[in-house]
Amino acid sequence: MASHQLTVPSLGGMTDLAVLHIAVKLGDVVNKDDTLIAIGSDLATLDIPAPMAGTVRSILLKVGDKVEQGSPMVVLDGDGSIGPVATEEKKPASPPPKPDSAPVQVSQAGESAPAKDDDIYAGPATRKLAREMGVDLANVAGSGPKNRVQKDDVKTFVKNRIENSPPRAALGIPAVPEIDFAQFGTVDIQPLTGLQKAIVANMQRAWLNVPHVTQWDDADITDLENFRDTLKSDMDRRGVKLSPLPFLFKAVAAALQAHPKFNASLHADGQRVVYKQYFHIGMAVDAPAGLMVPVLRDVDKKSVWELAAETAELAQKAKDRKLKPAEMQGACFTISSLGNIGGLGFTPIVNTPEVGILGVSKLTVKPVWNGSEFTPRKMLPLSLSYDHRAVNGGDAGRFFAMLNQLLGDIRRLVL
Ligand code: CAO
Repeated sequence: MASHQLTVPSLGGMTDLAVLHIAVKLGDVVNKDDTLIAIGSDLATLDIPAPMAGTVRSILLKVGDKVEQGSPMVVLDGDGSIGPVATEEKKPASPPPKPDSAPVQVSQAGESAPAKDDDIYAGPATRKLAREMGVDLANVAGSGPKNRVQKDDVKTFVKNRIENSPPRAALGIPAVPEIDFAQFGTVDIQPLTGLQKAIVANMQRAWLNVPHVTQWDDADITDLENFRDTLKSDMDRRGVKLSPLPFLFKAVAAALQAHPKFNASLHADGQRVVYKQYFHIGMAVDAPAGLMVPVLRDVDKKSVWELAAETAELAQKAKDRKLKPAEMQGACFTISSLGNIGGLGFTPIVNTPEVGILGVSKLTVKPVWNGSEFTPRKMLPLSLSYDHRAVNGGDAGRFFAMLNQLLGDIRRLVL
């Protein structure tokens, strides 16, 4: 029987987390996958399960404590087995991890063995150095055995970042002066929520880091809209509403497949480009609490009906604040549709490290010259913003042309 100190696992980049609930007390006997604590922010909550069976010997945090990856959590007495406590039979196989829970790091209490965190190998001293320097180890290439990240790797990473950063003078952004607005009239000052602070940080990071270019075009979706009209009874039968959005997802996935530069990210080391072989697309949702971007996975493999059901489900979850962290991660590209609200067009901000985002505005009927006369066509205003470090105007023009061709004649999606 040994004591195992459990620490908070990888949190997928989530920050500003606090303990919301402690699900165990001293002396409790827990089985593998029983929830130990719940942590969260204004964005989401996360249950942290026990990675093994055991008896709770000590609890190392309390409700309200700020936590991060590696924070000590609980000490469990046990033999490290994954089967139920006080049972001789072992489970034939461990159950799959719960989607809203995270795997836990374990080390023998008092021992400083290197921890394995997803694919990242690094010892405690390296992790401490990375934390102190604000480095996410997921971005650091390890030079040790089995790609273990060493202290020198962290230092080299920081050195490269400094050398490849713009000169300080270029970052001299003048501060906005503080103004006492009360001198002009009555004001009501409200604190920003955690979600609002996260949006502020994300927008500022994207705006300051990404040289944005936005291109505009109208897609002629007259035929798509006529086709959608023929599907009304199918929508009723299936109980699924089919707006133009799922067709846009399908067409964007096809355009991303044909134009890999748009399905890429610049590596954080500034030396490489990461081309993704999957097609996950984020969807901006105007939730009451603020802008949230759930992600539809493997859009290329799903039918328009499946995408319609999924967009509705994710939008509802966003509005109810029920999205899990994993549901907001991993997008290659984002679609931001204001079509149901209105407006002629807008310049969406790239959700970096993605390199492109499509803005969708309100469909209008416009007279279009067909060579001999003007005909009324249903035109969908689109704006494509991209990171000009990763994509040039020609790439964007070709991407846009293909997208419009697909939306103009969706039969091309099956070719
Ligand atoms: N032009 C005209 N009408 C449109 C349209 C468009 N481009 N897109 C959708 N519509 C219509 C739909 O067909 C639907 O009509 P009916 O009610 O007559 O069937 C209606 O508008 C409402 O659509 P919806 O909002 O329910 O569905 P959606 O699939 O178009 O959009 C979602 C879903 C979640 C994207 C949307 O609700 C939303 O939140 N949009 C805001 C996104 C946002 O805030 N982006 C941030 C921009 S700034 O960074």
